[in-house]
Amino acid sequence: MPAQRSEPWPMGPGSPRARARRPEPWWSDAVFYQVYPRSFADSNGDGVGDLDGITGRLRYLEALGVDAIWINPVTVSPMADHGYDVANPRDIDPLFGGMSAFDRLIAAAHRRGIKVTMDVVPNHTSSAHPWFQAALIDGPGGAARDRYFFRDGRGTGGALPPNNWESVFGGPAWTRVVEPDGTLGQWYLHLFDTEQPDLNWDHPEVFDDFEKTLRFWLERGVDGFRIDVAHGMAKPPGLPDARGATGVLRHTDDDPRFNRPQVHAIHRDIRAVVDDYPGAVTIGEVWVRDNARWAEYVRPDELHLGFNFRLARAEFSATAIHDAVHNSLRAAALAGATPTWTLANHDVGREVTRYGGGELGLRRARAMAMVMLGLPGAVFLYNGQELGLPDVDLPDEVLQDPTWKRSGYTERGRDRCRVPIPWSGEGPPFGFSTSAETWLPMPADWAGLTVEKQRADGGSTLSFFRRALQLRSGRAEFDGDDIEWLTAPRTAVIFRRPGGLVCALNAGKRPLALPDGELILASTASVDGQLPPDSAAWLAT
Ligand code: TEU
Repeated sequence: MPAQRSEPWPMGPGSPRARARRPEPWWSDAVFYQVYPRSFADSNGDGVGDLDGITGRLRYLEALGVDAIWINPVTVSPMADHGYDVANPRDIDPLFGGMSAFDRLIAAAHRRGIKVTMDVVPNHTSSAHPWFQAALIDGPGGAARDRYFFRDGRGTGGALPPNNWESVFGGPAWTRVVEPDGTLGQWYLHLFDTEQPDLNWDHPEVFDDFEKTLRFWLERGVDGFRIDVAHGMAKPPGLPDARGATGVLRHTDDDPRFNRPQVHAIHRDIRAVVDDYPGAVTIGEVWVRDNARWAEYVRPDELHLGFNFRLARAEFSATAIHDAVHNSLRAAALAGATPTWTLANHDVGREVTRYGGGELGLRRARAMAMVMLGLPGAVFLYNGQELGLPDVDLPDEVLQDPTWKRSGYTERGRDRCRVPIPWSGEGPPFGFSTSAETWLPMPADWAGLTVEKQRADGGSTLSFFRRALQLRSGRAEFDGDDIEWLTAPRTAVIFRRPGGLVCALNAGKRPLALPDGELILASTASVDGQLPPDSAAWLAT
């Protein structure tokens, strides 16, 4: 910690690290804060957030009490999918400030005791990646095509895609190329956008290059990686047709595009590399529903952590929340792994809106934050969650997510949850940028949600999150890696941690009698022995 640190908020009792026994390793109970770099803070006035913007706001994150940040992709990219189309995995895009800005961020974050994890994208590259450009030039049968999935089409003249797979963003998962001789030729596979060709992980150079990338960033000081589409990479031999149609931005466990058994060998190879760097963590994006199949990804020699989207998919009902928590814990326990919790991210949207929006959505979001932060394991907050930001209804003409176009303008995509963060002032760009032309427009009615306003208000969502994080890291009641379900009415969820914390959620319509214990935090102001609907409470016992 730097000596000159000046706290924007007063530090209360139970400051970070005061807890009796912090479990090892560091990530096993960490609060990760997901920074969507385009939208966090813009340091150079181009309307797009950048790495120096993050560095400039580290004091805010430290005061909030997060242990680590996860930054969405910042490597060199044409930005067809905002960085998930990587053209050079071992350099930082100038849009985000280049390599020197990345080094500054790591050094500054570490000085404040904040770990830095970055996104890596092994399933695909950008179509601008030199490998893909070489594959285009090489022509059919050329060795350079073997790093991707180039296939002849079906039907007369090969005019139809090689199989019936759809892109996650809509439309076919195949695009036909113009061959070097000018004729229409082979097709290549892209589970996401046309600009994101899938890599062939059976090609030895693909892993070798990925290993280089992992070591490159670990040597530069990163503390770990969020692994994009960790349930992807391996493709079934022969690329068989999928049974039935697949929906936009979702898939099932038996979808041939994902979750193939061969993917686990890849994860074991990745783990062997990361194990050379003690303390480094891998967090896989694992969109797999079945407990046993999900658990395979977090076996001791695979990923350290797997994202768990059950809470993000659960409706606001006691049964759904209980089941999501129960299955999450069960799945992690199957592999002896640490559970993880996520309510929102840059894909699934913001929970305030999911829970009904407005006052109601915010009440429920605060209540669910306490459920999540009351559970054992690692937690992922999405930037702006601590401000209670909702999704934004954006006009058609500003939408940028490739899903909008690829779905034939039927799915509006994910821009709604990627709007820049409001820091200060009374109108857009709310201190996010010096430019009024932010990459997505900011709603004028966010004036009451700025960090500046919320910091000054003890009852704000920001103050609430800060207090919750402080208690979570400071109090021994949060010890222990298990929970016990306590008897509760049908519309409530109550659990107890071995350290003594009791967390109660009232998802019903009537007030709930509070369980015994000393009330240490409530998501709603008016708690007097009775927990109001759409609220949660923490009690020390
Ligand atoms: O998402 C992968 C992915 O599978 C999701 O699109 C998922 O299907 C969907 O969100 C379910 O609602 C990752 C990144 O998180 C996403 O932002 C990228 O666009 C995608 O990979 C491609 O790299």
